[in-house]
Amino acid sequence: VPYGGMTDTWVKKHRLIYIGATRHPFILSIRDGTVDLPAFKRWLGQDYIFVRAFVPFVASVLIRAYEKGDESSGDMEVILSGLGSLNDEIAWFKQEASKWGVDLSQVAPEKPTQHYCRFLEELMRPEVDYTVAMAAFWAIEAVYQESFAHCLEEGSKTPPELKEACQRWGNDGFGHYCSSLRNIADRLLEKAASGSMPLVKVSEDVVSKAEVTFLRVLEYEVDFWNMSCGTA
Ligand code: HMH
Repeated sequence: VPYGGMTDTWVKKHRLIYIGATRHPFILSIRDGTVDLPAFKRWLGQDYIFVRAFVPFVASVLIRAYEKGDESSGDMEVILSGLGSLNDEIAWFKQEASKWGVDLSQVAPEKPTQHYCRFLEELMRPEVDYTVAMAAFWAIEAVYQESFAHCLEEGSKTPPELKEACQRWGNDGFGHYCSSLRNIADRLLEKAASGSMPLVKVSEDVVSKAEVTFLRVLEYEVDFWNMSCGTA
């Protein structure tokens, strides 16, 4: 079924950057089983820090959905389920860290993690449009979903001890959740793009800001993977 939303247009238009984020050498090394364990542990510690910062960001999107969305849209339910998964995710990080002997209390955020967390904080500011924040939210989750699902595809040689990590983001339920986020983002973008005449300029501004934000997410994701590989 052809997909015709704005997010689809962006993915096609920025295909190489999108591939750079979702088929990064770090992910490919998990998929072909050549992953370096120190790299995986580094990713684990840094992603734990990221996820802790991601929770208040998602909470801020939930507040916007409550304020700006209409009740019948179901946006709040989708975002709330996301917060629920983040609760499980934090517990999983702690358990996984102890399995690999990573002391999370001793992990300091590296530069790419700091920059990415600061970007999330910027997106929480009141002047940021709900549409822009939602587009970022979708992109952040979609990169992980596409990356880790790739490690579980037929023919992949992902080491068994890393399969659970890949399953967290690569499972069908998470894929469905990402589609729901994408539908919300597309609906908001469509609404912004078709704003009534006097608002056209403002609305176009929202759509282009959302596209720039999408690109920034992809760049932060690539930097994050590079850091995990130790090539940052
Ligand atoms: C860096 N991006 C990064 N970490 C994550 N856990 C996700 C996206 C998805 O939640």
